[in-house]
Amino acid sequence: MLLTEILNSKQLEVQKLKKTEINSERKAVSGTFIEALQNHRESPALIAEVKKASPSKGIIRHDFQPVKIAKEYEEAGAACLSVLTDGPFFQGSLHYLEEIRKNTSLPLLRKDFIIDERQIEESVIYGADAILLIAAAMPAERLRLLYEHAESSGLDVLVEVHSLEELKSVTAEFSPSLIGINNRDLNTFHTDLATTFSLLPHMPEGVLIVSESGIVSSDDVSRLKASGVGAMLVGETLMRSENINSAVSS
Ligand code: IGP
Repeated sequence: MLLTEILNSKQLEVQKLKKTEINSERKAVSGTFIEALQNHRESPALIAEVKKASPSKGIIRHDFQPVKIAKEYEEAGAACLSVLTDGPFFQGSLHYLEEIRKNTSLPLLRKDFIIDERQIEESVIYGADAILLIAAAMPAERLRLLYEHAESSGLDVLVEVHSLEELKSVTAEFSPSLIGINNRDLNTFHTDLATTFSLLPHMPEGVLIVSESGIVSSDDVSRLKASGVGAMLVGETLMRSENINSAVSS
């Protein structure tokens, strides 16, 4: 299974991280990411993803200039940005996050496979306002510990689920404020918006829901809007478009 392969590789990567001496003045401020989604003039609010490649599609965008793309997303009216920082599988980098932080003012989600506290410190240093934690990647108890660590570092957390089982085990353990429903099955890569519609009725009250992956058409967006999700996370469709501005507004 791909996720297992990614997590094994991430484990080795994390072992090489030193215990971070906090050599950065930067502090993350809780609520920055979530509030930008809540206060956005449009619902669902757009989280636009800076993504060069993926394990299922290979290179998505050949002319990949992360800062330029991030600025285009900002000008087009995205509420927040998501930046892939995983190197081996998504050709991302923490340096993209760092550069985008310097050149845009939107709240940033670090999109990676976070399994260790040191990656949380690193996320703050490189400019993240939020991180992703994937329910399928670890037991709910471990997820809760990382969640609490991130929150106490001032980061918002997007907790990603793909099934009712994952949702139940997470919510039995703690109460996240922001839950992402990943429409992509990480085993088959198949995406289906029905994942969002089937999990929505089971979501706890008051949680901001993000529908993630496989959002392609304006019809998809209309269906998400009608369903009442608070935000949507779009990568590939925007990265493949020639004109980001018109893609965001359509
Ligand atoms: C974006 P898409 O289909 O619009 O490019 O999907 C985003 O949801 C996807 O990149 C993603 C992801 C992840 C990537 C969702 N969860 C976890 C890496 C790790």
